[in-house]
Amino acid sequence: MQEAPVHLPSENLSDAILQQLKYGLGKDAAHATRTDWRLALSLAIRDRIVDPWFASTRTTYAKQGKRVYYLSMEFLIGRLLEDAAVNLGLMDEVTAFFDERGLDAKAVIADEPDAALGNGGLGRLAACFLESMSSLGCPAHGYGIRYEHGLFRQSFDDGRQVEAPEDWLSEPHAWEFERAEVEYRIGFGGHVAEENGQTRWYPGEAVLARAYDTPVIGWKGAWANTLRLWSARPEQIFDLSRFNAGDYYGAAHQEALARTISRVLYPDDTTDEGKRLRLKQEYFFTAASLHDILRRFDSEYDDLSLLPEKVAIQLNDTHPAIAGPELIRILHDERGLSFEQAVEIARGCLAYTNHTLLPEALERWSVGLMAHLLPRHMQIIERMDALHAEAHPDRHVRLIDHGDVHMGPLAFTTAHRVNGVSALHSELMKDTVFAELNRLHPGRIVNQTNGVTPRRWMLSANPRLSALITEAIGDGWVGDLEQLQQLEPLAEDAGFVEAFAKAKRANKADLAAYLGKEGTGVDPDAMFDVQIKRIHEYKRQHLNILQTIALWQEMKDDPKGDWVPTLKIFGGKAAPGYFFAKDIIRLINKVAEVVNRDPDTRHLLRVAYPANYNVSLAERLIPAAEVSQQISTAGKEASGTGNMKFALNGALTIGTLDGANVEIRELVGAENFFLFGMTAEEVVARRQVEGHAWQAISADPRLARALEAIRHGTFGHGFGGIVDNVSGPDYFLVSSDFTDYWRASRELDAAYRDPKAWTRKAILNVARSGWFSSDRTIRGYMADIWDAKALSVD
Ligand code: B1H
Repeated sequence: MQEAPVHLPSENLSDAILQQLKYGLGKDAAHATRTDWRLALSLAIRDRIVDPWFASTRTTYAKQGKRVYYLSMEFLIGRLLEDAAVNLGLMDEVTAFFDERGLDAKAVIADEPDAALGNGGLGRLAACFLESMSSLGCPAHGYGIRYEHGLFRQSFDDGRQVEAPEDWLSEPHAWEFERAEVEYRIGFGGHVAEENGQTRWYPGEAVLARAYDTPVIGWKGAWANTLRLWSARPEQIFDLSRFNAGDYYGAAHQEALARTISRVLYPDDTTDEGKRLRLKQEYFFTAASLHDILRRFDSEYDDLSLLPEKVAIQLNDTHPAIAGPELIRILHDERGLSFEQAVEIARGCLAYTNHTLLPEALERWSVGLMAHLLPRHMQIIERMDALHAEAHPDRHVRLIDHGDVHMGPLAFTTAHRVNGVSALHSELMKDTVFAELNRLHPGRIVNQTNGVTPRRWMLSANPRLSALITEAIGDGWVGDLEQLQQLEPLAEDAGFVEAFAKAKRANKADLAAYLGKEGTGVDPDAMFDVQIKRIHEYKRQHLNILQTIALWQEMKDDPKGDWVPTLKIFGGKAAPGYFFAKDIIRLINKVAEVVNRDPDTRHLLRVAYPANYNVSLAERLIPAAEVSQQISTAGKEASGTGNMKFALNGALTIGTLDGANVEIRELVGAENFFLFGMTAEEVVARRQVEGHAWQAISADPRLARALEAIRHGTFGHGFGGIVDNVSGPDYFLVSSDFTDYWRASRELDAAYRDPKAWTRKAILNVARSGWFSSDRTIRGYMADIWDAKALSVD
């Protein structure tokens, strides 16, 4: 939204909202729509962020603080209004304002479209980190792409996922400031020339990167950082001569091509497909960000050797890993440092976070494509590769191998720190993908277990539980989540246990009403069992649905049995080209159809799969969840962050020893966590057993019967691929883990039958989850990777 308000914002929030409605939006209150009110409120709140935002920037300059730059292809920020209102402590005033006018503040807040500029955990982590960096006063910028279309919108047609473009910018976006004056020229292709001993790159084409800034306000409004997103524009708006000659398509060609770069988010989570444009996107935002970082540095310092002392650049996975060669290129080719000096300075600034060990997700670019699109960078990578081989002649790590540039090793060698995202994942990194690099550079790999911001994932999303906690221990926990430990003794306090159960029950009733509107009538007294995340074989939603089918079959055998009425909730999207995952989606939907209308069991078991899972839906589901499904094949889920949100909100986890589940179980206590399945080591060994899937199926009649039902068309046809996979290769060991999963699921049922004991376990999960605050994670990065200090506005 460009129109800057020309008046000073009123001290009083009500007046400010009314002023924004009138002068900012040109609307008369009598005719204002919900969207008008939401925009007026957003602008009024944005006005309150501007002063702390400026003050934070001035403080960083005045104190010459080290700045952190977080480069990420994804920022899954969701809605921004409530976050800002909550952090500024304005929620009560907001509610009162709308109450007075007979409007529902919640509905006004829910009118905001989700900014879905990410796929899943990686993008949401970046968003939690931005919020925590602001809450801690760590001077930081997030840098990414201002995608015109975020992650696709999902709907179901006869159970099948259908994708439609997401269009969050079709309405005015209240939070950002366009910076027309901050624009960089980003080149591609062309040739490289040697001139007077210097190397110069002459790109063959270029686009402009224009900055859009969104302020990110921290807890209590004490500090604000900036999320700067780049939008691609053509150098030449359109070709007038072609236009005048009547060639309207041709005239617009350049523009369309340029804008394509920031048109849409790649909808791949942990698989990478779609190549050329993706590499352009990566270089586009990385190069623009580095230009911007150096411009800011140059405005303060004139000695490039100070760069590592003043600038920390974090690469969120390898997507911005071209930052290494680009920074070296600038320092060497354009600023005249020696190649070695350039490499050393770049490495001093750069650090790299690895988020996955899945081989298909480790980025590789063909040398041909890299040389074509970024010829100078390709030369630099070749030189880095040669230097590395020279320094370690007896080793085999190559940055370029079999005609591909390997971005993981490139990021590793151009970074001074490399981190994994959970204890287990960081250890596996040392043993597998980066084993050799770890031997060459001991100490470079460190662990920073992920975290989640308690402001969004507790205070905003779960107001009932938040109020209860604050009543019990005061509100210090919001800025210091480990204070939740003070709740531990209250797990034995009958009054608190009752109040806690009541809050959960009310959250469940809210969700039941919402799902009711979506078409699945549900009983709020059933056990709410939730699996929400991207659909992927390694996350094993098919293990969950197989277990659900087996449960349904047993319930049908004995509908009068002592069953725990259960609502199974699924949520998540599949990458559009990932056909196996799409089959899993259809199977879940088809099982839901059959089970939900079965008169014998519908009072015992329901399956709900609300479409278009996103951040806002997560905010509804997690506070109402009682069971958290974290059932990935051990060794495959780098960390998970949903697992932390559930535990924090008092759901009990059923899960494998994978990612951060391991740390969750250690902290909440083994007796408050339902463990099953093989360990990462056992998984590797099991794969060597010939016919492992078949053996497992032969040994478990329940599994055999569930697979038989699918094969026979109980849920419709076309699921042969799933059945064949889990009965044959079963790489993700669905069959081999099934029996133990069934056992743990029934133990969970048994525990649920004792509501008081269950609630005690839930309270202990909450009390012991404080360590999973992203504030703790960011403090870890500041100390171990960035060497950055928190600042405060005097
Ligand atoms: C994670 C990705 C990812 N790991 C490629 N890797 C992508 C890879 O578009 N792409 O090409 C997009 C995303 N995402 C997730 O990161 C892990 O699977 C989770 O376990 C982890 O919690 C999360 C945050 O660290």
